Amino acid sequence: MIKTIFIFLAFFGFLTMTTYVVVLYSRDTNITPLQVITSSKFNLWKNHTSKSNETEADLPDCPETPPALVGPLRVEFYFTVKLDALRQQYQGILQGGKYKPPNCKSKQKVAVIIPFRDRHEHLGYWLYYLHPILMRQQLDYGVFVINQDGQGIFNRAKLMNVGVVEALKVYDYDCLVFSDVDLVPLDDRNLYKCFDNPRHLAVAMDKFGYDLPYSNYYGGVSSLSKDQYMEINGFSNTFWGWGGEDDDIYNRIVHRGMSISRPDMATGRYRMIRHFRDRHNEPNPQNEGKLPLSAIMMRRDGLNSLSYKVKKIEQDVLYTFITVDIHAPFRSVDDAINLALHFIHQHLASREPTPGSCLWTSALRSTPSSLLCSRTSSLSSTCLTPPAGGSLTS
Ligand SMILES: [Mn+2]
Repeated sequence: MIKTIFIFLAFFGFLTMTTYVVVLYSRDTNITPLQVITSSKFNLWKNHTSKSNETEADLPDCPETPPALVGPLRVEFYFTVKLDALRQQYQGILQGGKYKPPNCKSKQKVAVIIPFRDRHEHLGYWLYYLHPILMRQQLDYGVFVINQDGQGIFNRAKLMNVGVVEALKVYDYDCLVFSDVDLVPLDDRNLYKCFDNPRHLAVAMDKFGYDLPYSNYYGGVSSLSKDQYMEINGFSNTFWGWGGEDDDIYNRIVHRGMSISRPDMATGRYRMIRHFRDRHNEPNPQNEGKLPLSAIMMRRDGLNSLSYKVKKIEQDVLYTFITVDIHAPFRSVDDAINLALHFIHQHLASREPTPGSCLWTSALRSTPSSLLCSRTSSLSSTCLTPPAGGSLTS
């Protein structure tokens, strides 16, 4: 018995020591954004604001390999990011989430485009980790968060098209990087810029065991030069809901005779912030069936068929936040009716109760003609027995 306890204790001690050594080692090799920002070793924005426009042309070209890169990064999501603290700490960024290296001229102007809805917590992590990385990569970049307005079905690819058009309105970007809001690279040598061929950056995500889920995978984070993007007529606007739009982009690229450029599997490692599936972004079984038609559809579905309405543009120091109505359909008639009812309720709530006004959600849903309210009643509305499962709303 005593021997068993001794073995157990020895084993436990060994485990503790090992963990300690591993943690120590990883702390030495990995670096966090705040370590970078507070370290004077990296001159990320010194004299940046004092530089005038004339001197910018005199700056030397930035080197092929940015000197401040550190390699593998420590990335964790257990804390809460406070945007106000970031705004204080990340001082080199200009209004709208824009940055230029202070001491050299970037070869590319990069618009980083993030399709978005209801993921503010993830956006905090993204900004916390990515701004210092992009600065170390010496990019002339701007961050554009494209926020889908309303509760219709999500459309990642269409939001990315909107991001391109809106970004090009404000600056002469020649490179487009598209990133999901929940993906953070684990190595800053994975450059967020454009290459001779469209680039797939998120090749080794933790959720796929640091591997590609399939060889033609083009999801997560990718980059296309403006010319490459134009060459494929942008992305499809018709992939509503989850799935397929990244495969369609892949098909478009290959159909135009381009290939996919990728970092090696060690450099291209990513961590994804764990999350539940979003509402109104359910897998759409119709999307996969459209993939054989990519080559035909790309002629008339894309940048040349894009229509949307900008609702609001917010210039934060960490990003440009563009809220946009992309004319999203609803998942079902139910969703549409619920939303309509929601607005009716809001409208009614702001008024005196009207005699005789009453609505049943499920009565509307199934048979609108069976709106079972008696309009003749005087003060209180008299309603017939609601259908099974129906709830009275007023
Ligand atoms: Mn995700």
